[in-house]
Amino acid sequence: MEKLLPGVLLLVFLSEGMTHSDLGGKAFIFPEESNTAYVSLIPRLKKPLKNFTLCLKAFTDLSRSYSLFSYSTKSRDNELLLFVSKVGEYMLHVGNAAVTFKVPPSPYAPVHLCASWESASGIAELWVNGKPMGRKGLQKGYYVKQEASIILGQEQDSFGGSFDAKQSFVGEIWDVSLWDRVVPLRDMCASCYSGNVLSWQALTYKDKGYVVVKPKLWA
Ligand SMILES: [Ca+2]
Repeated sequence: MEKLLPGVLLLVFLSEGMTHSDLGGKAFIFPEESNTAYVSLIPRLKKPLKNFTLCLKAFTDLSRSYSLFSYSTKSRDNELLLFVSKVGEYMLHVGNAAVTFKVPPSPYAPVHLCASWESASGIAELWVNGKPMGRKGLQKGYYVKQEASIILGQEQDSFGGSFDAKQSFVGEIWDVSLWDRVVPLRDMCASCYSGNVLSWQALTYKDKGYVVVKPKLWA
């Protein structure tokens, strides 16, 4: 009985419908296009992000635009957004500004994506499957605000809502992690997903609509 207590206490502190789980080896499946299915992630964030590193893995066969990671605040819907505008074009938004990275298209294959950004220089990097896609600059001196609504599966045009089915994600997402610092991406390993803001191994989340958790198909 005593062994159960920490888990029981944690559940008491989680609000209704939230799950706190080690998702190691598992993936979220978004099985169909909708403007209703999503997963809301609860970050461990005490102050604005001066720097960040975001990594995730995804598989989709979509050829239209879609959102991979949508972090909104009350003042900016695209506070931190990783968005695919078309096959081979990834957009990273910080504080409603955006840069585009051109990536050799590899449709129908899973991707391991990592993006980092630092306030001091404004430099953003995108790495795809362990390879750099160049560096761009945006929002030098900015801080990413902390009161966030973080959503997988949909692109927010307002805080926690205003979804468009035609920007929804259809496919699978796994190993999502977020750090509050620039992690050297050359050293990022495929199994590094214990971010200190979001960790796939200790994820607090809430799912809505048609979302399924299953063992992952790819590493
Ligand atoms: Ca938006």
